[in-house]
Amino acid sequence: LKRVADDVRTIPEEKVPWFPRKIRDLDKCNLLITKYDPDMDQDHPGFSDPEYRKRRRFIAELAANYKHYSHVVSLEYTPEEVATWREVYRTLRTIYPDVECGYGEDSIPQLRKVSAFLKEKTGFQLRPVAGLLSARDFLASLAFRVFQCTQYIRHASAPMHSPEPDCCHELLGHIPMLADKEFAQFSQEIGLATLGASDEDIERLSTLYWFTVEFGLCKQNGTVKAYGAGLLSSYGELIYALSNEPEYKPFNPEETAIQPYQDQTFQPVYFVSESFEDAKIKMRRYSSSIQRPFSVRYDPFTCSLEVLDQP
Ligand code: HBI
Ligand code: FE
Repeated sequence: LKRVADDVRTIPEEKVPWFPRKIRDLDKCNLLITKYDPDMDQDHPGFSDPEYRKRRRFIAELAANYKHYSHVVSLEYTPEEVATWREVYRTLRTIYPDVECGYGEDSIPQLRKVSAFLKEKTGFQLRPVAGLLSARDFLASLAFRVFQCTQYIRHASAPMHSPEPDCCHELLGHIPMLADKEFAQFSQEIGLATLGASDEDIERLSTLYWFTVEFGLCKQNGTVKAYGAGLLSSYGELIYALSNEPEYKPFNPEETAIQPYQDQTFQPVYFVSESFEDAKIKMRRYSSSIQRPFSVRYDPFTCSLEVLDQP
């Protein structure tokens, strides 16, 4: 018996956290975590730079006003911002070849253009976000093949490190991976598993996201390669992660989901998948073990969810 979302009477409303059902519901997935932003975090490299903080507030305002189906405003990046991008881009190019996303060192790629590029590759699209989001809101958007993408750049005084996601991290770390069909599907499936999940399950799924999408390693033709965005956008940690110094464990969702993680220094442990296909199969098995009183199916024609009552 199939019934659409609003007709499901058996979902005990008070027990299932709200979740988006249509792509434009993502306008409501906007809970920001401000602990690492330049106005709140005294250790932020831009904390004592009023110009930087003003610029960030301007860009945050654009993201806050963005609605699905509205035009993504392009930013006119300053020469200082472009110089920061150039330095990050050049440094990373010394350790891995150019990503095939049409970037260049002389300008910061615009979110609008990159979103159009991705849409053609895998159906993923970008929407601007002002900073770090709650794990629940961030992961929910992946269910709709939407990636919430920051548009600002890190402070010029610390080109090799950013306490928050910034456009260097998104463009060099996430976008090339989201342009891969297998990976795009993997990302969407994590997102689908988080919808309406308990806080405990969100915590476990966000830990899995952390050790795969952000810091994952994967074997390819017998060699261990990095695919995590946090690695691809960090010169120091990428070298460290492949140095044989840290601990390596085989990717196994049950174990990976409960591994404590670090967002302030390099990871003490990395999880290695046998192949991307293998990671996807394991993740799928894990997701289906999560108890929810309903199941969800994404309809790509309407960009919305069918929510099915569990038999
Ligand atoms: N928010 N904007 C943004 N970008 C991220 O990469 C991000 C986030 N919120 C949470 C998060 N990543 C992860 O740490 C997981 O908790 C999902
Ligand atoms: Fe990230």
